[in-house]
Amino acid sequence: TPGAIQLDVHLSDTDAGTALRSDVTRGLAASPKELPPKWFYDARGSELFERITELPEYYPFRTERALLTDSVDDIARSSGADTVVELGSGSSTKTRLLLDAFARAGTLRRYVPQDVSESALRGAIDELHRDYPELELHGVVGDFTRDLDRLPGAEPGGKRMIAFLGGTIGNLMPGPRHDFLRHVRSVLRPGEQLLLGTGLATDPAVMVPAYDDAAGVTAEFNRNVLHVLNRELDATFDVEAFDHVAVWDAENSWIEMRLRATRDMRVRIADLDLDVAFAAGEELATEISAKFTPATVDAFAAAAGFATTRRWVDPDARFALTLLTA
Ligand code: AVJ
Repeated sequence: TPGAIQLDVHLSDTDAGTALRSDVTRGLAASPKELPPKWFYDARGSELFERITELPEYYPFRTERALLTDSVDDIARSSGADTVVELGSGSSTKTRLLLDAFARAGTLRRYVPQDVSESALRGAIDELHRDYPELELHGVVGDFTRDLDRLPGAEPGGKRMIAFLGGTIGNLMPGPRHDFLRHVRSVLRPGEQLLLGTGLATDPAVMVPAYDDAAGVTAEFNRNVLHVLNRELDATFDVEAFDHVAVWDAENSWIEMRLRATRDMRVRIADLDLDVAFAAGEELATEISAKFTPATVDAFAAAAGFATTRRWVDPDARFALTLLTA
């Protein structure tokens, strides 16, 4: 129905609380200790990420936006989808680039934004409804690694393109990345598509500063996960006693962010009835951001059952947009 609006909520606070507790219990018992990056993004973390996208060193955001600007009409014509699904739809400028191009291509009927933040999604849908009154909007609040089954199906005779931008696939380890792509493939019908944004491996002198900026915004973003644990789990992390670390792991082709304890510490996590010891210099792994080559993208996509249809790369070969077909 043109202009209709729907919002499905598949994520409750209790789900999130259960997931946080199990991630923290598992991650702090592991050796080396680790925490998944999804817990960076409370309100403050999301605001810090916004500031990261404006940093001179953080090239991935700008590079993808410029690449999308240049290639989006080509993408829309190559795709022909009538439904654009956007996973983690935070970035509104990229959304509008996509919607305008698919509208120009004459195929667009429906936009399905998915995000973990209900408030962000409500705000985005209100604005989009004002600016695209004819467009059907169907928001899905949920976790993209879990709630893909709940995405609305294809319209009769139509096809969907799922956009997963920002290079966020690089935040998944190879095992979870494969499982995620298999899952995406399993909810698509043959001929439906995935538009995937991926960072490409480039000079470490370019990549490392992007994750270790001079102004220290990424350091604050990294440490924010400890604030989240203090607040949500009644923990006692001395946040300022952890240093931000970003290293390029050439063997795995990923940037790894860690938090390094600057002294011996004992941390109480009251909600888990857990006491955790950190030795001076001990590192807690908080995020990987994998960087690929066109060939490695094709390989992991093929392993999940996708064929590469088209690819667009920026002039400095730092970022790729790949249109994959199920
Ligand atoms: C969420 C994938 C866009 O890995 O580049 C930015 C997250 N972490 N700085 C990335 C992030 C540190 C970012 N993405």
